[in-house]
Amino acid sequence: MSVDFVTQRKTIRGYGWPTAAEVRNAVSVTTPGDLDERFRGAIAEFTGPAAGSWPIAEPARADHDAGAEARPAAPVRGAGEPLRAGARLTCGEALTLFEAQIASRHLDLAARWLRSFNEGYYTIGSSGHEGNAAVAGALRSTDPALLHYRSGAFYLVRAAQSGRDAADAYRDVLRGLVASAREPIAGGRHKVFGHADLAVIPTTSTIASHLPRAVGVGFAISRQAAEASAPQYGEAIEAEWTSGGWPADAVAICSFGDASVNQAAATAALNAAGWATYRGIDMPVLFVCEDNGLGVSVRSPDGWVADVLRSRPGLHYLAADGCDLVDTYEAATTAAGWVRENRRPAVLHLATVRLMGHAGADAEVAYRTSAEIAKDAQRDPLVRSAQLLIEAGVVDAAGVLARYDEIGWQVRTLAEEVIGEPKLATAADVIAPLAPRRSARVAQTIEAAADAVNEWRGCARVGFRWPPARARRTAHARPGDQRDAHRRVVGVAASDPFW
Ligand SMILES: Cc1ncc(C[n+]2csc(CCOP(=O)(O)OP(=O)(O)O)c2C)c(N)n1
Repeated sequence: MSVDFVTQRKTIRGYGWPTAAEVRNAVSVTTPGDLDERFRGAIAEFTGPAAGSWPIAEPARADHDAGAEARPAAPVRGAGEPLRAGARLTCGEALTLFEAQIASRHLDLAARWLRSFNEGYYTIGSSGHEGNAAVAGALRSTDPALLHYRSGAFYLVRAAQSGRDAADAYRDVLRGLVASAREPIAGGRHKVFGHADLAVIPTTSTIASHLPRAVGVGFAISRQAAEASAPQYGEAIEAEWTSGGWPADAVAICSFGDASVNQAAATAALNAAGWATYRGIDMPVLFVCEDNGLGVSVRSPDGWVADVLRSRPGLHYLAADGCDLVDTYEAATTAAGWVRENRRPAVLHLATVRLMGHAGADAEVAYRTSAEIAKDAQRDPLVRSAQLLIEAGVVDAAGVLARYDEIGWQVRTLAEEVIGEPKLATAADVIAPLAPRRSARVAQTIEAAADAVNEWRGCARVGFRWPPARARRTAHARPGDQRDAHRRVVGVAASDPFW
């Protein structure tokens, strides 16, 4: 049974949702209004030593702050200090991650709001998974990422790391929700996380289908690095490779859900990554399993996911509480560092919760008890992050709520803006970027590119000797030939849209 937000409309915080009490009477399910109210209620309970500024200024110290007398004594912490004793996550970084967590939550709320009057078409959200902000924080903005559909906070942190304006990043996501043709990666065809400038490779909702692609990206990174450093290539080739590819020490990151580990594509990808380790092939891939214990309405059996991931040969396993920013950041930093240094695959297993059901149309009460749903709500990562920041004295409850409302307002305003944007109107619009049916030209292009690749591969003598005859013919190429051949590959690729 789903809640009809339109007919039950009562104004709550401007979104027009029914109140939590109204919904609880009708059906026991976590709603947007519920989540919003619980967050506000929980934050109001927290106390800490901060003065409530946002963003944080330097810590208020009794010796130089005029207002210090009125405040409780330290432990107010500065931006560069650890959020929790011994943690690598600093207060300043935590605040950046928390902003992304808040925005991700508001994007979920906006998705439900847009859906309620038929202007939004996608409601699978990231609520309960916002700890993935810390995974992004532990990586570099140039590390290629293939994201789970619940990795919204990751996307926003990556955008911030890359210098993308926060409003633009929110708009990216909102455009996906309303199928705007201006959405940056799918152009209104689907709601996905992806942006070329952010090294976020778009993935579909076909669960686990992106894991083999991540293995491919990991392999490409290692191939590229190996070939660029091969003595027969010289500096010119290295420059060409690296200008169009990933940094030589990049790590590919790939997030997915717990039920996805059972999918054949995931099994194959994890197998291939582990196999590469035994084979001595570099495979710098960090798999991140965001485990909320459910695949739609089906529970992952207790211990199954951990055992599956931990027992994978060739894969280094780490686990963390995905609802705790410090814990997640700590484990993600260790995991990313390990993969970067060893050029071997690892899996980070994060314990998350799923808030507001699988998607908007899901009445999880049909397959979960109210107690189970309430237990997950207790682990809300947004509340947990706020608590950490308040207790550390970075902000106070009022500061958190003010920022929460500010971001909420910004997201809501942008949501209203994108509703009016053009959408793809015809089937021809939808398929326009696909290779048109000019098969002779496609065949010609592929043949030219293949010739160039084969010639170059043969020159370079680095494997892929196909077809063997061509490789043998070119094996005695003169110095410099391989560079010319490589230029032709790049030329073909650059000059033809089918490449
Ligand atoms: C290949 C494929 N099979 C089935 C589905 C339908 N489906 C959508 S989400 C989902 C469950 C995924 O669960 P999990 O991997 O745990 O991710 P979660 O949604 O819990 O984060 C399924 C089976 C799909 N999208 N793709």
